[in-house]
Amino acid sequence: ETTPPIATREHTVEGFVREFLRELNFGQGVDLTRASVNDKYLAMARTVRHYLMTRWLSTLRSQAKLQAKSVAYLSAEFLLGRQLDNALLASGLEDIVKEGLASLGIDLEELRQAEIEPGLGNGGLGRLAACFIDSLATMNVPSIGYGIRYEYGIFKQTFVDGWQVEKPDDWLRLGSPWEFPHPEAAVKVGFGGHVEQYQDDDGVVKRRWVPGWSVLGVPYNYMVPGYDAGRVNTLRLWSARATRAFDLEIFNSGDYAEAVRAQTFAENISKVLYPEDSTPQGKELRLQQQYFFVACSIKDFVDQVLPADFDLHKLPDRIVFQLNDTHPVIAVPELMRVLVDEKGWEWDEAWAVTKQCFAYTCHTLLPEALEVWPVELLGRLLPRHLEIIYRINDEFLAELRVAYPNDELRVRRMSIIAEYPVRAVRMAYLATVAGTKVNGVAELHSQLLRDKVLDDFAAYWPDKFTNVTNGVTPRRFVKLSNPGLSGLITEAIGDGWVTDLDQLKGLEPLADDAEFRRRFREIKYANKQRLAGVLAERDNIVVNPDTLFDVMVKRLHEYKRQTLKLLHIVSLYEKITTGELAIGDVTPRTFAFGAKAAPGYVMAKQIIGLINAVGRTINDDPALEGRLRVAFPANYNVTLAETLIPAADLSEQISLAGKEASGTGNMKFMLNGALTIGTDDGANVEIRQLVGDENFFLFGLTEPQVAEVVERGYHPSAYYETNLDLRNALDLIASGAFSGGDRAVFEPIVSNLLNEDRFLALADFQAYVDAQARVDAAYADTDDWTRRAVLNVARGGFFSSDRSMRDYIERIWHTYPVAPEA
Ligand code: DL6
Repeated sequence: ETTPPIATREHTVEGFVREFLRELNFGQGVDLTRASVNDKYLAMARTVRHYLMTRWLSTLRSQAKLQAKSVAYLSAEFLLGRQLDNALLASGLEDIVKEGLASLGIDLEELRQAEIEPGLGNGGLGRLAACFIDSLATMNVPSIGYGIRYEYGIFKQTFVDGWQVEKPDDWLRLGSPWEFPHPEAAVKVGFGGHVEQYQDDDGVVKRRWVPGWSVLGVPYNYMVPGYDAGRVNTLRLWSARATRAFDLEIFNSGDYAEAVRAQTFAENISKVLYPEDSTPQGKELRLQQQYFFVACSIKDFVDQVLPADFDLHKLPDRIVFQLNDTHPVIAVPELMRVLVDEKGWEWDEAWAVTKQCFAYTCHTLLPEALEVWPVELLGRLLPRHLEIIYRINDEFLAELRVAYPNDELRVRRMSIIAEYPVRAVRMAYLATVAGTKVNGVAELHSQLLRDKVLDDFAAYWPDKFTNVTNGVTPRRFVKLSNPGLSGLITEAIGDGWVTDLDQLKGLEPLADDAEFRRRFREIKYANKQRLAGVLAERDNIVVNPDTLFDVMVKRLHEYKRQTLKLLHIVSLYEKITTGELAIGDVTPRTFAFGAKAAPGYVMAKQIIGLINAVGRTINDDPALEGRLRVAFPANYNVTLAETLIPAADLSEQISLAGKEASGTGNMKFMLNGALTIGTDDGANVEIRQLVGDENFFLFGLTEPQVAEVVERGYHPSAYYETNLDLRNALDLIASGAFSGGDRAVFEPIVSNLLNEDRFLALADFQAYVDAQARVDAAYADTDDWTRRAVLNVARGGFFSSDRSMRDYIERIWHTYPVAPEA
């Protein structure tokens, strides 16, 4: 039997130019003289895509042939960032493309800027998913990402008078050259309706779901190219469409308007990404989204990816569904429904297989972030799934009653169904019961999961719980975003680090090499200049590269404590204006913020207003002689991160201990040579262990101390009363100094800090200010600061997402790499 060949492309400048012009002329339908930047960008992107196609097709072919075990990464979010650079890197085409375009008088950089990033995620959780699929492809591991193709991604943040105003993220408006729609492979997903009883052919009474309405899920495939490797994996995002039956019936009844409404109703499901990070709102549409994408994905895998004659009893040998937080957990009852109702299996048989197919990652410690769905809502939208969840729970509780015969309280505590304040399904519990493994995302986080959040479950199943510390892809966050540093590293230790980040250890001796440090410093300075250029052009913000770049970029959330940093800035300002601190003694600093607030999170939006107000006052005050500046570019996203992070000197990771599950920004900063000021929280703990106490500015209460303070009864006003600097800073905000004399504007923030301060910012204020003083002292010795920065890079190799993937593969998934055929 001969295998038909797969087309290849010629890796030469001439070959590229030919392909590019063909795309421009025949694909875009324009000639070069009339082509817009977008035409050229789309044609180039499609051309680059073609170069990856051979590898993609051979990956798919070898997968079909070898039938190796795959990972299906189920995630409601994939925060991909721009695709072009990554595709150029993976295809090794950058030089050819640059030269080819230049020969036509086109600047690659201009086309790069034309790409609108797909912002299909809120923050860390979605970006982690994107890093993981990059690593899996690079490591040649068969895998598929499943998610939602939101028509509108995370909102575009603008500032109006310093206040956040959200604009829709219409990222598809100019076309998306990276996706491959497959309407012919659409799958149907039901909702609502009722469950009916019937007798099968053997007279056995069974139950089945009769949905009230349904939608189509249309898959859009994206390439996930591995770096310098053979494999190009697939990310499959689902888009909702009205079913034809739905349309036709109503059209035929002559009600055109109703037909269009129905269509809009169906398509709403994948319309917009919910912009809440860490605090889900429990909205019906969100549950629809969750069920929609997992039902599509399971159907896709079972009916389309697996061969038609596949024996589903062997499913755990072929797939592991990784649940990225609780968002996809409804996949558990869905697989049960497919096996029991559609395939006619016995319950026990189905459960035995189902519970081998899932593993669950928890990404939070905040109680309000643990999703629960009221049974009223779940039962209305997915009545059969609710029945299945009840039965899973009944059997689980029966098992517990045997294990704990005299401990009914414990049994109730562990019930998947919460009874209060309303009857609701605890999705994290369902995931824990069904999963082969449950992992947290940093050592401390996993420990707290075991000890606090899921303690009863950890006592019952100690072996189920494990830790996988997060990681980030060095391809995007060092190689692409920091070409200067990448070049220097490669010159020093070769280029193996890009796929084996532990090799960065080889840089360690160079921390003591004065010439290396000089070049390292030069690169940091050039990165600051690059950032200054971007901020000037993008946001009309002026920053001075000769200052310490002190950066805090992450979602705006009280637990992350942007207010603590603000209190430090305000306190400095207050001391300068009152003459307590001479301006000449102040370390020149640029305080950079990047943060979006969930649109409904009132306090977070207030804090954004305050950051901008403080920034305006400081930036306009001539008394500061430009030594302090606040830069808060709007709409922080992956693209901006790629310029901001390489320019940072100081990374702010100052969440209240025990609240940040891991953080991944902290890792990106470390790998780009920033020093961290941080609490003992999330992955900071591991960063500090690796880089050493002397190269990390630790401050603040530890998690057990926080627990103790809270237990004793926390009174933030006591700190206000006894700490003069803190009082002065808070009083200055309260006085209206940053709001044109209007004391009411920021009163809610001040009053919240004084009376509640749920995340103990006031308790940690003095320790933070003291740590910042240590930063100033350390920064004054420029050369020694550089030495420490080099050590941060050299000791950061552990935080590669390749290492995270290895941990998942070895301890959770039990899969293995498979190189595609040449
Ligand atoms: O694991 C990725 C990322 C962590 O680094 C952050 O610390 C954590 O806050 C974030 N979690 C969420 C919570 N969503 N839910 N649930 O975004 O995950």
